[in-house]
Amino acid sequence: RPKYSTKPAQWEAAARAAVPLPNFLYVNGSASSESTYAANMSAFQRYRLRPWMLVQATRRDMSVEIFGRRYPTPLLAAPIGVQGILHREAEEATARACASVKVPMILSTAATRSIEQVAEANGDGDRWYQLYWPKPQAEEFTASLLRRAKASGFQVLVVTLDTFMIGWRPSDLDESYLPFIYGTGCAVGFSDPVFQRMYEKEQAEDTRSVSEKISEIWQILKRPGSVGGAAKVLAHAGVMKKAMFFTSLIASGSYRDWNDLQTLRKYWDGPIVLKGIQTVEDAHRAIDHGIEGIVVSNHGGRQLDGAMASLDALAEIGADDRVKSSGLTILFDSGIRTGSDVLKALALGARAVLVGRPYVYGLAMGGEEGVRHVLNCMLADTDNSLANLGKKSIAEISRDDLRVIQQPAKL
Ligand code: HOC
Repeated sequence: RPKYSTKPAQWEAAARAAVPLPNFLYVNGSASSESTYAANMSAFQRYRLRPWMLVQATRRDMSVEIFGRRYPTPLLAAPIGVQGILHREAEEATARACASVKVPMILSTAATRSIEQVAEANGDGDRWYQLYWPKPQAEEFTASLLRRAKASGFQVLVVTLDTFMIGWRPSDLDESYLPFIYGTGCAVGFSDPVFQRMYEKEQAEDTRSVSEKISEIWQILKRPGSVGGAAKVLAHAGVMKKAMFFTSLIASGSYRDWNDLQTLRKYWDGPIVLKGIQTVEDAHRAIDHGIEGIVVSNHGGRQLDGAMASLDALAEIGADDRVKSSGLTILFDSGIRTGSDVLKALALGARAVLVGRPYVYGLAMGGEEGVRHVLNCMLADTDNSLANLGKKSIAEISRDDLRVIQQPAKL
């Protein structure tokens, strides 16, 4: 019997069993009624592939070109924060696994390992950097993160646009609490020297007594459903406060607009990708602002509950004439679980896809080995599906390779 299953549902089950429940629920949970998460998953049933017969596809080319660089396959590891709550080797395990299977890793700003540690673990692997864009008052922090990412060999900047306000996530509210999760997970991640200085300054200017500060955290932990306990407050007061300060810099309301994008060019001279685009209109705005790429994504259903399925958004954006002729690179995430999911997204206009929850379930299940197992399964499934679709290469995939059906097929 193999050590790990090849079934995505089993990776999820194994992750649930491997880590404390609040940690699993933080990753697994979505916003509000979880209707967007459900829509993300079920949308894949409405688009069906059309296989072609008698095509000699014994050797297949899975490579794709993105921003002038050829990547061996159309899979990337999505930016997922606080991986330290899932495995003690955290993002370093992911970085090693990604390098070994040649899948580019997108490192999250909210990682539990420093930019430099991840770059070292990733070695000569391909790596991109994801930015939770700090508010304008913390410009120096943005500059420092991007400088470090550049110096550490990150090739592409992915700016997440949909988390300036964290979604209403009932399973977090019942079982954990974001600063708690970030506090326990991010101790190493808050290593940026500029962030440290800003935090120390804020602490020095905070004239409240220690008991007042603890009482404030205690009040927050007592919010409906959040896990609490005086012991936890005392044990985590330091990192919790740091986590809250971090959250206040990057996720305390919508404080950026389209014109601000040009400021990022001061610190980043490589390609910029906007993550969280869900409408044709915003894709046009990205083009108007000279942006190189977008990730069509609804954050795995974790932000705006009620948003349309990410695959439906991709279908609209990928079919738009202006987008098609603009040269804007379209990437996709939110719901990829299988090889045929990958091919459907590519047929609808994505150049490549980001895999999210599955690989961190792999991380929880077996560290570096677990991530490698999940990614290898997904790569093999994609290659197998390409053969069964009757294609010799990813480049041959087009919209003609699928049809939309309104209801899931009855078997
Ligand atoms: C400190 C706040 O991507 C998620 C994350 C949100 C990160 C916000 C960071 O939980 O989906």
